[in-house]
Amino acid sequence: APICGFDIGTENCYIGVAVKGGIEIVLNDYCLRSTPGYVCLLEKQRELGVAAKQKQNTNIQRTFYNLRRLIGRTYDEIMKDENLPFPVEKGPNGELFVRVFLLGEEHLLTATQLLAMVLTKLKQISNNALECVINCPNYFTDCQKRELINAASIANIKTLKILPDLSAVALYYCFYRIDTKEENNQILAFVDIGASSTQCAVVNFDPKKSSIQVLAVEYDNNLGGRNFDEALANYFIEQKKLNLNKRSKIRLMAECEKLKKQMSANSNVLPINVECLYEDTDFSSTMKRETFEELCAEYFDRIETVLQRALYKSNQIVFENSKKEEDKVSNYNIKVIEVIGGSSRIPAIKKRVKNVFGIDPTSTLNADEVVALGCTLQSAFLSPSFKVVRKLKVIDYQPYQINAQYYHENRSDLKKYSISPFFEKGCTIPFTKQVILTCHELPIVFDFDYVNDVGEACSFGKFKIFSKETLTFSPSKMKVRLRIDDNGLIQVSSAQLEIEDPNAVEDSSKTKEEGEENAKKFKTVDLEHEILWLKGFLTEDKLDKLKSFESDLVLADKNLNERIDSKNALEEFIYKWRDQMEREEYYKYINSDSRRIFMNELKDNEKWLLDDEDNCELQSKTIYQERLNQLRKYSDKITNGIKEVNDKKELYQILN
Ligand code: ATP
Ligand code: K
Ligand code: MG
Repeated sequence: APICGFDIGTENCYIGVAVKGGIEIVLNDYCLRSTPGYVCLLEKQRELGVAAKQKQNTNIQRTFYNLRRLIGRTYDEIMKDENLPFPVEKGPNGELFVRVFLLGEEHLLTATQLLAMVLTKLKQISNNALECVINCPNYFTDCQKRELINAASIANIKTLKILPDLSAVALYYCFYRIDTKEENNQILAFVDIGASSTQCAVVNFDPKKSSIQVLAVEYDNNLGGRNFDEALANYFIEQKKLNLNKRSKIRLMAECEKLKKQMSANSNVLPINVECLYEDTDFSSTMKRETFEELCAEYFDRIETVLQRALYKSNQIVFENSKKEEDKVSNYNIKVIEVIGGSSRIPAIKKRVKNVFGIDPTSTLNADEVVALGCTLQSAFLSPSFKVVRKLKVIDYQPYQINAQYYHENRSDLKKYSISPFFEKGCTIPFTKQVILTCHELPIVFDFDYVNDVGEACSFGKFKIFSKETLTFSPSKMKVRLRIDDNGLIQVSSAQLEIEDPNAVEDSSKTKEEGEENAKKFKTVDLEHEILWLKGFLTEDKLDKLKSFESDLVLADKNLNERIDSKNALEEFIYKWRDQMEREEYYKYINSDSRRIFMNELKDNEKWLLDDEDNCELQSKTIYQERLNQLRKYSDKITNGIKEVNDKKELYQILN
């Protein structure tokens, strides 16, 4: 199986593959490097990727996209910052659903299931990758990451690792852009401005340890290219007093996006035209870069704020002991600021980056593809079958503060304890922490919450620590080890209880000589733990059901494609031979009776195909194949006849 890395963006997805000479981007079924993360679900047909996006305009209600922004978030959270053109519903647990008709039935699908469909497509394009490294935004929460892994599992892809966007970029940059002879530590900054988010990371590359430590990560998770498109669209709507429906707004936005891209390279006044934008009326106007920059000035300010925060945070670490505020806001250390993401091409944004860091940003990497390339490099590092001279390691950054609370499940008389923070914002990934507490009775429950961007505590998980056998003990020491794993997900690694061991006292002769207190021997008992509730966690059972539903859909897609292909084959055959049977040169290979019958059969089949089309139903593939085989009986005679004549000719030429 290929060694792959996936970049799933809000808009665009890329697939990287490790080959002998290095890392490449895989072309999709349309020979394009990027695949839109779109899914179009029509009653009898599912389209994915490019084909789905092409269908959007005529199927707005049934074309789903923007999916990575929808996973692991509640309906209410999503409604706060998304403006979705397709209908969505709120489920009983506050989750988001779309209602669709598939495989002859109505279904409610989660965003995770829809994203799994995109991953099915990526898997197909990747030539059946069974496992891969997948990116996520640096700001993804525990739950969002779990849902991403779920989506991959549903598509039957094992996630080797979740790698945050900028960690992927840093990995790729340090591997390919920094001289292997370099021995000194370097502090580097990476900035990603995509379709819907802005992120900045400052890292410390230590060539001696081959490690890249992420020092700071800052972001605005709702600020990117789509805001600029919308600013342009709103400007034109205002200017021309347009009253647009959803479909027209999407078309206008698409044209604004094109215009925006042109403006990145061209500072002249540029035209924009959309035919029949509304009620058969054409729309046209013009725009120049300066006006665009004014329209987006506030957004660009917000980008600067993100970058300033990242610089400040990393300086806090680098100048740990400095009391001077000046040291925190100036850039003394960072010599490289590499910008990536589609929107990093906007000249005004590059200027803003320079404003903050004081030096010109570079773009030596492929701004669109590097996240996928970095994920693929990580995949190669993890693969035993791929030899890499120098493996680099990213020590990642936990983007949220995580708090814990624990309590005795059956003892409301005992107080709840809280540890806040339990994992600090900015602690490394992975990270393990041990707590020692006094346990009066089992089970003990741990609750976790993370502190979101506006400072609210959001519960996301509950673990129970218990013992399978009944233990009797007086209040005892309990050790619990909790871990942020390689993917940044919380786990209970182990829990142990130290209880008195009555046997130990009697068996040992030595202990009697020591004091009464010391005579007590303790034994350590390993405890069990289970998830009581964890956002984004799916049981095996549930996951299996979702997997099998997705594989049914894959089968249905395959089946439909085979039917379409066999129908097309029949159609092509008919047109080709109907045409050839009119040409005299073929007469000599078939007698006139057979020719008449063949022509009639062709005509009948053509009529049958047309009637079939009116039915809007496809037949099974064998029906088309049988018809084709029947027709081939005639055409084979002719092709054999032609072959015989040609063979003779050849023989004649050789003999002469
Ligand atoms: P995100 O990282 O936010 O989830 P993404 O990874 O899908 O999204 P990218 O592919 O990095 O996003 O960038 C897409 C955005 O970049 C789109 O908004 C697109 O219009 C914009 N973009 C692409 N090329 C240019 C250009 N030349 N000038 C301005 N903007 C551009
Ligand atoms: K992308
Ligand atoms: Mg991106």
